[in-house]
Amino acid sequence: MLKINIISIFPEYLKPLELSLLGKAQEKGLIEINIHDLRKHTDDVHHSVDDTPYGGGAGMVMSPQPWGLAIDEVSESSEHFDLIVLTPAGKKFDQKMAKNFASKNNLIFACGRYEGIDARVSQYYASKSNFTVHEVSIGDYVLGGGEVATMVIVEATARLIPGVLGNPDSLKEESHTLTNKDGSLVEYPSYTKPANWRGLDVPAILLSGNHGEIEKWRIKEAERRTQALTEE
Ligand code: JE8
Repeated sequence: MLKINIISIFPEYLKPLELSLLGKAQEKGLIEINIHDLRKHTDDVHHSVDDTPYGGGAGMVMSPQPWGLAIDEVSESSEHFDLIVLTPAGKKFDQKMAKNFASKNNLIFACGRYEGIDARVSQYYASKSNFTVHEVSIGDYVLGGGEVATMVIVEATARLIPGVLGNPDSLKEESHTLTNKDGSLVEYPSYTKPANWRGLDVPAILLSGNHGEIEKWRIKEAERRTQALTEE
């Protein structure tokens, strides 16, 4: 079973992960998601989680001490842990990374805010033999913190676990439709009833019942769309 621990100063932000698709996967015992409030690991009266940056500059940096206490608490067992630190400076998240995370037993997501987390937190856990640290970004735009990025990664990862997805055939299907020479074709266009809508027909081939020709058409359309995204 995949166990996911998420640490944030805005734990309520992560609530949707406990609902719907992922809530049912948890009920079925396929995954377990636990959300933790970083401020539980502060000792001062103000529950401070940040301080001014060494070397100067704007904003505040998240202090390493609460992060160390929070991560230690969720990693007390003798198992191996993959610590995922969200940062705009991280490696770009993609489907290959989602597949790798879906094969793990223990994921810990560190959701920073402000100017991010003191760099020694990643450094410290990377030096432990029972940890692998992944610094990850979901894309080239600036978010306010790691929470939304974590939701994206958890959803993309959890749906790859057998039984989490509603329709088990759709995983098989995407594994061959998403595979070309470089392994990244976008999806083909989908249609449903009615066959004519506001004067627009569904492509006739899809009504033909010729599954060989339909498959060829879908691949051609996926390639055309992929090519269109590469141009300009
Ligand atoms: C974050 C983020 C991902 C993505 C992730 C974590 C923690 C240094 N900068 C921090 C300054 C501007 C504000 C930034 C806020 N922040 C952003 C991300 C991300 N994963 N693809 N974009 N942004 C943190 C603090």
